[in-house]
Amino acid sequence: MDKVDEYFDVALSLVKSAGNLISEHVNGCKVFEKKSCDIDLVTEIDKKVEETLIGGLSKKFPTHKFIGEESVSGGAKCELTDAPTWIIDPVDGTLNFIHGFPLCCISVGLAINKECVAGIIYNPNLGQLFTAKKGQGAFLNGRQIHVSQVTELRNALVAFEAGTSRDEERCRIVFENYKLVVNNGHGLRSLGSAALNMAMVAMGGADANFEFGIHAWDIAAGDILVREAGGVCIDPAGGPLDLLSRRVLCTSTAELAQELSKTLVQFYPERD
Ligand code: LIP
Repeated sequence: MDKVDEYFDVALSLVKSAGNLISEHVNGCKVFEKKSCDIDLVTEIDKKVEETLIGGLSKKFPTHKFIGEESVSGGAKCELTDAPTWIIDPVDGTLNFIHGFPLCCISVGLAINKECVAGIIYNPNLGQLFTAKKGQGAFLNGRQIHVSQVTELRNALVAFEAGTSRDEERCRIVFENYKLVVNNGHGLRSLGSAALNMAMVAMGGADANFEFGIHAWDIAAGDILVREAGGVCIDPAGGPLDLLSRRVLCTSTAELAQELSKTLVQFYPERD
């Protein structure tokens, strides 16, 4: 068995079992703490899911490295080396989780030599398990998925988030890009989870997703999932994706990526 297959199988089993921690709170989790601002929140379940995943993976693979949202929030370094690195968002869409809005997921990406080679995005509330491994395709509940063939913004459904930061300049640019998409595209969708937005692109339900201000843990699994579904995942200004830049653009086709990279109003958050 290829080593990525072995790594993936262990991670998948841990993700499925940790999913129960989320689905036990399908009606919401009203006990939470504030992080960077009053809409950037965390629950004990976020922390427990991350501990379960990192505990299980580090026991099995002691040389592997980790970038976990809540570990970094607790002071751990956010460092991507060539070593096999698990990039984990234990509950992506925490605000949805807190409200009982059932679009949240566990997002686990595996990077080797700084390239995402496997990804798992699991929404236990809706029983949606998105998986991908390098060169082996992208799947939803075991059924292969593919991006759409949309090549122009005027025919595109675009997933895009307001985000959980009140930074004035970033909010101004969010509204500029809202207007761009609403005035020029088929429509705008905000699922409240970067990983699930990217999964919609991978399955052909949306044609593009972009966001400024997300982190590596929000997008690592989505990166490999979209690419294995035949899509494009790059920097929103058109260069290669940089997992630590806090910027992402993924699209069904290269043509749509090129159009958006030339028309989006850009924002450059401080790097992770
Ligand atoms: C969320 C992302 C979402 C973004 C939010 C937040 P979290 O992740 O999935 O796309 O807009 O600001 O970062 O905090 O729920 O794990």
